Amino acid sequence: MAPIGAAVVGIGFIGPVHVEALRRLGHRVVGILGSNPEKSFVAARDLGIPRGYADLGELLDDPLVQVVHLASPNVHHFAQCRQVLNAGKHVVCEKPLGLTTAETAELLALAVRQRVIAAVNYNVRFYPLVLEARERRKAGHLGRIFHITGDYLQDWLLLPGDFNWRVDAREGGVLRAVADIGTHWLDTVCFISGLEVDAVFADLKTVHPVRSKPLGGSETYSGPTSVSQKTERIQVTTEDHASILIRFRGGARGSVTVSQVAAGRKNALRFDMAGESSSFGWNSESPNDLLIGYRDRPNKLLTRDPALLAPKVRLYANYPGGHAEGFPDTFKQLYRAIYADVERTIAGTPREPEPLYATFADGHREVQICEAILKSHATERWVAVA
Ligand code: SOE
Repeated sequence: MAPIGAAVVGIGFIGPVHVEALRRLGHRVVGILGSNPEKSFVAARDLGIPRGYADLGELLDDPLVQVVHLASPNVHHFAQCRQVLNAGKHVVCEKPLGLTTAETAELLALAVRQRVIAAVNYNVRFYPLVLEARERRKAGHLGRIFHITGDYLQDWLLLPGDFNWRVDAREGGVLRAVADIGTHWLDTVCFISGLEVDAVFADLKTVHPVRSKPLGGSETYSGPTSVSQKTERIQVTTEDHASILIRFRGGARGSVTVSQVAAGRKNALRFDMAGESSSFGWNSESPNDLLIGYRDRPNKLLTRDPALLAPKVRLYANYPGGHAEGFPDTFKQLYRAIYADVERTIAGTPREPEPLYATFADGHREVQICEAILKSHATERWVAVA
């Protein structure tokens, strides 16, 4: 794959993860943009990137930029995506794609009109055993799926002194834990199962209705606000915890718990997918193992080993068995798939008809589910997804 020029917007926790993954694939990260020119300059210097841009306009004027990665706070996704698409650049936007379906519908239509590659950063799809589970489901190993259960638990916002822009609805949107990590769980299980969410029944809870917001801002996973930091107390309306019942199209059922206040669970996305022939069990904190459950014979534990994976999956598993592949590797594999399509588009050859990566249509779908979750919580009843 010929090197492709990329620029990254966002210098918090995940922006540098994008940078690192792109470099591992041999692509050129030609510039970076922070929330102001000084932060852009410092990030470019610290990450060894040629340019720190003053603003998005300057980034889009850079002829070396072919793909733009948006890893900025959620509130900026819509306007920045729209500006990038109108400039005719390919785009990879962090989840959630937007704060409302009105925003995501407009972005989806614009991406189609502009005929660029437009992806959403649902990286969990690219754990090799998630890809393998999908291939085995497609081959009929599960049979009819009865139910999908699980949770996505973290503890980085457990303390009242923990703060992040996501906590503030004005920065992250009305829905927080569900939009931030719940959509990872929903996207992953729908990706593997091939099922679609039809209706939801949700109960949301804000455990800490007041938090201490550091006046100097705070990054994701940055730990509790230190006692020396000046803070302001702010009212919090976004949820720390969610319990969601799910009806999938075709009759399968499901449930998921989402929490960012679960002590000891650092970043645990877990699912159990129960089929008539067997089941899959997986945990993102031990991503190189997939439990395959049976009724009539011993269960199996599939440990990631490229030699044991479907041929289509092997492309996304680059280390032998026992050489663990994890979180950062999923970004590399996700961009391997996205940039292969960017290259096809540049070459004028047909792109993947059914890409493995999440497109803006998938990102729009996730926000549709989020809006149904919000409405269900408010009305205390089942709500169909638009
Ligand atoms: C914080 O919850 C976060 O960084 C998410 O925003 C990411 O999508 C997830 O991969 C890890 O946790």
